[in-house]
Amino acid sequence: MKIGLGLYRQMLNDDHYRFAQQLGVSHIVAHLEDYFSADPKLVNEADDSWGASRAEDWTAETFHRLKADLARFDLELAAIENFAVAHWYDVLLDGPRRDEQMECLKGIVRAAGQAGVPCIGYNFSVTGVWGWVRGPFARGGAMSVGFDISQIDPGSPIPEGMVWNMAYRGTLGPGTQTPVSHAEIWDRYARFLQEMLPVAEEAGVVLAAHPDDPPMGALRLSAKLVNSHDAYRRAFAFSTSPMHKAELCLGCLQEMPEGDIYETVAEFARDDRIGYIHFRNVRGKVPNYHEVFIDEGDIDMARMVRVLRQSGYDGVLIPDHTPELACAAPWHAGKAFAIGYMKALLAAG
Ligand SMILES: [Mn+2]
Repeated sequence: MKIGLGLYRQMLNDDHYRFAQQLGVSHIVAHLEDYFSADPKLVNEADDSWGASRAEDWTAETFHRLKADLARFDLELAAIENFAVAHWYDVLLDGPRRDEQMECLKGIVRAAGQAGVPCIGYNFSVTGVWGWVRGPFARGGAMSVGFDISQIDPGSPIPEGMVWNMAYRGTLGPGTQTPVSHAEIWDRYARFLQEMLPVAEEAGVVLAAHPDDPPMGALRLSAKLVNSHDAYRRAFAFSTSPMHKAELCLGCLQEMPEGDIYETVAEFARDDRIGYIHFRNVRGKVPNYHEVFIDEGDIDMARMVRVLRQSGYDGVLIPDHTPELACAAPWHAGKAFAIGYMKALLAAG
């Protein structure tokens, strides 16, 4: 197994590549969407937005340049994480620009293939990570995020013009989004896979599905897709394509109400359904959980490493989100702690 670091768009620079190199990671997972263009906030408050999504061209040149920049620090690109909302909001909403946006996504996958990007992670969700609350939930009051149904209004409608907490055409409203049923979201996903997987196969790019975060049945009147271990199995059942895999988030998997996480991960690894792994820990389950440090949650991470190894998984693990350590560099310290712990787990066998 290999250890990687996920970097947000603003972090795709030499300072962060050097940080990753010094930690001893071999891989980077890069976000190209700018989630925080308006104001950096990890949790939504009321109906506010993370900012406006930009429909940039992600070309083979974009990916080549990124890979070349990483190579100067002996880093490899493991995956691009997420499409930009502006690329595919009508794919998620089944709106008038759906077909045009599907062509855009196919173009991105082809460009990734040309540049040798092995994997694109995505999250087929209308609400994204909406509903998180921020607080001192980790050890020693370290700032983290969590989900507490009593602190939000889970049925508040999504403002028109918003997907994934982002404004996709500049402004929001005045109305609200049409509710999305369970059957509708699965139908949209099936059509997405049917069209995308042949392109992914030709390009040699794995499409890796992140589970819903938080894995509720529905939020904001929009049904969630991969919100249980069986929902992942249902998603895999659409296709035996070797390009159809999971961006397996251990945190989300553990937050789901049913299922044995060790058995499920072993099964997905044996079936070669894991693109890469978000290796993070959590305490509790929906509708009430907290993200915590890697060594204080409900998942036995040492056991998880043994399960992965015994099941033949040889891919990349990244820390995903981590609690922030109270110091001058909260993000960096949080990530460094997680990566050091992960390196020791792998070394211990
Ligand atoms: Mn995740």
